[in-house]
Amino acid sequence: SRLKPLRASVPVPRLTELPPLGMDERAIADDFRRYFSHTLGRDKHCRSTHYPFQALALAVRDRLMERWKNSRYACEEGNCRRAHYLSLEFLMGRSLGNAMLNLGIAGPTARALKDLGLLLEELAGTEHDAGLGNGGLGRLAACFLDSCATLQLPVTGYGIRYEYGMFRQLIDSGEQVEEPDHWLRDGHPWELERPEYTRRVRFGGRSESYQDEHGRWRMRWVDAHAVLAVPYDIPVPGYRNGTVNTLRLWSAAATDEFDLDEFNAGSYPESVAAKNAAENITMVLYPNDASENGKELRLRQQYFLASASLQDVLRYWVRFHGEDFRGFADKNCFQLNDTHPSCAVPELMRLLMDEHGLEWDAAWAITTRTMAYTNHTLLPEALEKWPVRLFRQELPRLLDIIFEINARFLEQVAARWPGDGARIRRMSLIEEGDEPMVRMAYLAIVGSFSVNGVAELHSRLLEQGLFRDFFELWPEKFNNKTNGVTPRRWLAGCNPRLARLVDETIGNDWPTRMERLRELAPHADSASFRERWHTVKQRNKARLARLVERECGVRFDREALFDVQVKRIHEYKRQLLNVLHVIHLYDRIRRGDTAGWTPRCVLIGGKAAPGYFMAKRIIRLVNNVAAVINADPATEGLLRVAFLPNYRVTAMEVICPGTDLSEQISTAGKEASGTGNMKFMMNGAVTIGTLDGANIEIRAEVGDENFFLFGLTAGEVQALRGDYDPQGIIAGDERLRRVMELLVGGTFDGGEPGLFEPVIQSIASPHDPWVVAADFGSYVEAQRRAAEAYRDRERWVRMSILNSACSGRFSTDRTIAEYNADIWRLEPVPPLPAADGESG
Ligand code: B1N
Repeated sequence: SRLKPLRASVPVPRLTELPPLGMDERAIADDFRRYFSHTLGRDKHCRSTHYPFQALALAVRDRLMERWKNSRYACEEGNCRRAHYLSLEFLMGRSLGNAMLNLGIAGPTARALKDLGLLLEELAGTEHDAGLGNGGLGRLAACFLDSCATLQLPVTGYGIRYEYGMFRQLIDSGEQVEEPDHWLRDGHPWELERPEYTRRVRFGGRSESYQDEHGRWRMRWVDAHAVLAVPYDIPVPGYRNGTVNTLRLWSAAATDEFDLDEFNAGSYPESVAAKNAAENITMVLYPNDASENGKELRLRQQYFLASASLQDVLRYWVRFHGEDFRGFADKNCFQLNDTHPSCAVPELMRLLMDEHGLEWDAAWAITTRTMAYTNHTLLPEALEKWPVRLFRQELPRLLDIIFEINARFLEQVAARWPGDGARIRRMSLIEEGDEPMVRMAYLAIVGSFSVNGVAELHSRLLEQGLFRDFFELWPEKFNNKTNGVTPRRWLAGCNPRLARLVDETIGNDWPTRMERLRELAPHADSASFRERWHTVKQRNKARLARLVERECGVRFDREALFDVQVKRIHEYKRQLLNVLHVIHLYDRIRRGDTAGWTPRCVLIGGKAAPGYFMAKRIIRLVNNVAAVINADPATEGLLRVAFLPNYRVTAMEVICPGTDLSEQISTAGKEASGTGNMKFMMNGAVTIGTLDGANIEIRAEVGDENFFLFGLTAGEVQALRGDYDPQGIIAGDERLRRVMELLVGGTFDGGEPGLFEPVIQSIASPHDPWVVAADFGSYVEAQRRAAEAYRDRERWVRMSILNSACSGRFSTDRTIAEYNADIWRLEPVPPLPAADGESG
């Protein structure tokens, strides 16, 4: 380790008498000035917002530090049970606004800056997004951390400190171009490097048996090369409760001896250059959402996270309990965010046996009492399988352990279903074939005491479909935890105008008691309340329109219906269905069929995985359709279309408050949950959607009359297999036939004939798994109902209010309370009393 541990004789500073930092305007202004002038060394000639932002972030961070320490101490001194959330992704977005909101200092800070001639929004606007995730799965992890801190649960997030986060998306001639996101370039004021907790993670080599000092045969991993895992801690403040939890992100660094070996062999420059191989591990986030690409480096990332995090937890255990692991499972729980960190199962076995001397049964009892697994998708292309060959090459000792887990597991299966060879082959952790593969989901299920899906439908489909055999064997392991979003960032933070109106109407404790939003419902009957609600929505729409104008050069009229679909671009999410509807509207305009028209502004945004051809072609289509429609004078005042580049957390904070109609139109049975749907609902958008994922639960909360439902059910989609006839549907539906004719006729080709041929083919194919044509008719009908509802302003505003009012269930506070009640079983830990007595 680079930093030598302190010896017991080294004097340690006594810090308990530190005076608490003021939370008022004056104290914040003083600290800001000190950081700006003394720490950063800037003066009146400073012309960039970067340094004022940096100074402000440091001043705010100071106010997190003492609460952070008090939270750690409370947990240590209470010897409390803890949970560890292992995830390859944490999509945190910006931190400044959230920290001020949760600390309750946004007001005094804004005033302090104003006195200094600065605008808080302007400084906050210079912060980079921490884009360490692809989409829903990564953002869910971030929302969970916020709720854990707010509920004062001792939960630590463990992830990877990627040098490059999710790529920046540019649109060039209608096409996606990816640019690297070097988000750390200007420094990251929220992280604290902790070199003293550096761990070593090994790769390669081989495993061998040997006799230990008692003559017992054991296995060990030899000839491996080590990489250092250096932790960087990020504070996670709870909402006005004095708690600050930790997100610990690992960064890879080369070891010194790594270099030395090569140096002694006489190739010093080569050996220094070889540092790259080690440091590459945490270089970049893989930009594939809900699909795997099987790259070796990705497996290294996964093992690196699992091993470093487990070692960290074991080190903490040994510090207080020595090598006695009997109480370990009572005090620790690991939640695996999908299979991505599922190497943790065999790695915990390895650490307990090879490093801490436990026997198999004791280690297995601990592993299966501490691991819990969350599944996030049913899509076959997202189910992780790693070649046995790759495991043997990179993680040979883990492969031994996986084989042993499998042998013991299959004995259990054989005992339960004697002679059922087919079932053994189905359930084996190893898929046999030319290239045998490790099935990571099965490894996670066998090694865990809990397996959960992320919405009711999804969890049911796991039990009846994907994991059916395992559900038969262990029904008690399976459970549902419907996703949520944090109402701090996704209502209080992003929609201050609506938050103020809600405060004035039902009081201000709703950010931690979201079920109270129901009390808004009766106010939907009040004309004056509806008027105030409408005014807020219109101001938010104006803000969104400014974003669209700036980023897309398209003018949105805020009187029109704002119809928005933002999420990763994927065929199952059916942005294509949305585009077909837009083309249909354009066709109606061209035909003059515009009696009783509702003016509409359609916004679509999202990133495509760089190697996903169809997704990229769909982006091209959206852009081309937008260009044609926006340029046609016939559409003036009736229809506008825009593709928003570089959709990310910070964009959503402007988008969801300004949306009227939320598009949640995935093929039923394909979207595990969705979480954007919840953000829109909370901010008073009405959903048009299928019976998929959490949409079903959203509709159940808000009532059928406040939700625009369309499309086949998951069961009906299943039943279509084999006799799906899109050509017949097209021929039989005048509207769809005309839309297809416009596409085929090249209206949107922009002079590149055949550009959208693959798209046309996919719609017309009887093998289209997303059954776009099947749902077109009912989608257009639902859109008609939505447009009609919007024209009745009083009716629409009422629906908008009721959507917010019924969104309380979709707070991650509810989700996390359920994880805790059913899986983690943690006690809330109030921090040790802060010296300033403000921890309340
Ligand atoms: O997880 C979200 C859900 O709300 C979404 O419905 C679901 O699609 C999403 C491999 C994934 N599932 N799987 C992934 C992400 C990255 C990766 O490399 C798969 N993301 C989801 C939260 O539950």
